[in-house]
Amino acid sequence: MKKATWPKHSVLIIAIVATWLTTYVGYKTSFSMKIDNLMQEFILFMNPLSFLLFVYGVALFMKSTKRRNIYFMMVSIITSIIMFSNAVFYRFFNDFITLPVLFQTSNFGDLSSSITANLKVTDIFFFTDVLIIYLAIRFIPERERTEQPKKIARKLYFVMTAAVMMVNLSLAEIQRPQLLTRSFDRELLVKNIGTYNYHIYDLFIQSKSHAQRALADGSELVEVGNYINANYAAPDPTKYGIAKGRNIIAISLESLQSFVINQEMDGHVITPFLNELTKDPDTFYFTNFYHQTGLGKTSDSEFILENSLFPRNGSAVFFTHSGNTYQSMASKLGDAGYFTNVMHANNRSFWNRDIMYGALGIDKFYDLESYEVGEGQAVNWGMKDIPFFDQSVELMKDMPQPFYSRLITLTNHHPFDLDEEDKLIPAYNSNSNTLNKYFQSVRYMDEAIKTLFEDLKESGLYDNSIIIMYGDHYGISENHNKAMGMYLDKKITPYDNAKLQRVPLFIHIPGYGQGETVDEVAGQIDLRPTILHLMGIDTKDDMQLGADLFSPDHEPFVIFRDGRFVTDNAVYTTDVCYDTETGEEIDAEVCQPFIERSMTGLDYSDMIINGDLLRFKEEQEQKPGFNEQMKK
Ligand code: GP9
Ligand code: MN
Repeated sequence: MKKATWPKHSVLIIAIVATWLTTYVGYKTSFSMKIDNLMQEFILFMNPLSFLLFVYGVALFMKSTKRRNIYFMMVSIITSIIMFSNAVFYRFFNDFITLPVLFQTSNFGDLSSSITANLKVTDIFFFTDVLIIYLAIRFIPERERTEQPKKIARKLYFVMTAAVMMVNLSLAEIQRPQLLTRSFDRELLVKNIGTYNYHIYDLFIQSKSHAQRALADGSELVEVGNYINANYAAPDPTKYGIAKGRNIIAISLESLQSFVINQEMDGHVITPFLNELTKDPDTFYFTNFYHQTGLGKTSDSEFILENSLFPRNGSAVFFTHSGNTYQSMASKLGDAGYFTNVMHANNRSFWNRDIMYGALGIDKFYDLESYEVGEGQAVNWGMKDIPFFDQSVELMKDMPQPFYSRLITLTNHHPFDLDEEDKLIPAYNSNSNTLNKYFQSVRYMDEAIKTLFEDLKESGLYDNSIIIMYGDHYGISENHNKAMGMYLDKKITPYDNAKLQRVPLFIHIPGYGQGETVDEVAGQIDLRPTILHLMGIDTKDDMQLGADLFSPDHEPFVIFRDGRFVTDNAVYTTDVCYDTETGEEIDAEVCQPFIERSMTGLDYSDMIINGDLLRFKEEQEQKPGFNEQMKK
């Protein structure tokens, strides 16, 4: 038999091509990245190449074949693991992994039910390149691949690698200007520079943020402070202090979106209790209220509520900046004599809450240990909402008053599993099991909230409380657009996806009698000033980026963490400006001034957090005479 002759460095070439193609096929099968044109497809295709040329090329410096082989295998295994982990992570978070989240392994134990639900047998595919490279090493005769390359050839190889990188970056820059400087969307990064380069970039960004804290000296505070003062919205005198002295019960409604409120699913009312509440004279119900969370999900919503700042891009601020100084709503209420606490029947370390709550000045965390989870009282992620509310109200009875309790619900969480007896309406019928179960799970949440109100009334706490309820973030991601389109009976566009980020907000003040439905465009960042003003607590000197929802000066403008925004006229998403009401594409001019402003808002928020600027404010305030000066 004639022996096949193999070119020099066959294994190197095979390794590059195998990992390259595995990566590309992985992109196409495991991630739903929106590709608009042929050029974007081409960039996606070529983006793993520069990194792979470089990393595999390092083998050209190795003298022994054995060492080279081990190196090839290692690189292919590591790149496969990177792609595989991103794919699993993506199914859950609809996002790519970022380092700070990865290092918090404590979270992953609790995520395990969702993660295993997200594993697929076909994921083995991510290791195809490993197998191919192994076979190449085994079957290609050794002597034909032992030679060391000439120095000049090696140089040429790396010049070519750099050239590929430059071409990639220039094409990316043409497609998406300022990609690397702004980087508010990880998907765009991966689409343009590839997963591997993205992870290197992420590493760079994370180290930069650590350096930023070290470099900040407080002078930035003046600039940010001026911006915040200029945006301050004075309270409406008719609402200021209307809930003064009451207990505050703030409830985070897990994954609850507005599209289910006052709606039916196959003839079944989804949220009967909440629907009634929207018409209740003691309730303000907000129809155009948006979540502004990022990767930190529930914890981001907590962060926004407490600080009226944006969470961080690409990581959960609860993890990355739990050492910062904050001027939280809890600490402010604590100063006003409130007993401040969070109630959540989950492990205390989840989302790093145990650490972060200290930084937020929360007096007590009623975590899982404070609850008794009886037989049949847990489902999905943990304790069911109904027993959770029952026991929480029992605990509230013993709290010193006034108290500020933040309750975090859990049952209505992906994958939205329920016990049979808690399924009060049938499932929906679409291609998305997630959406199908969502309606049932939301129906259960509605029942739980009804129970809470009953419990509060029975306990005697109700009349002297103000109850604030808000959806923490979306529950149905863009991966379910098709099923959503079926339910809403329309094709889901990026415009719809933006508007689907609306979450319900209820402000319920027993005995108030002058509640109404409010259509003002607003976001979670507005909660802190709104609540504090209702309690009669001034926020004029606070470093907050939101504005009181009831203020005549409140602007209908909400910025999403990823740079999208909504005003009363326009919805800006995927570089396109849409009419808020009709969803028709409109002149980009309408969005233009707001693009700059949304960037500024996000940048200032990042500056405060990354530089830990509030520590300087605290220092100033503690200087003798400073407060007196401020009061003048
Ligand atoms: C976990 C709960 C859910 O304690 O807050 O977190 P999420 O996954 O929605 O961010
Ligand atoms: Mn949540």
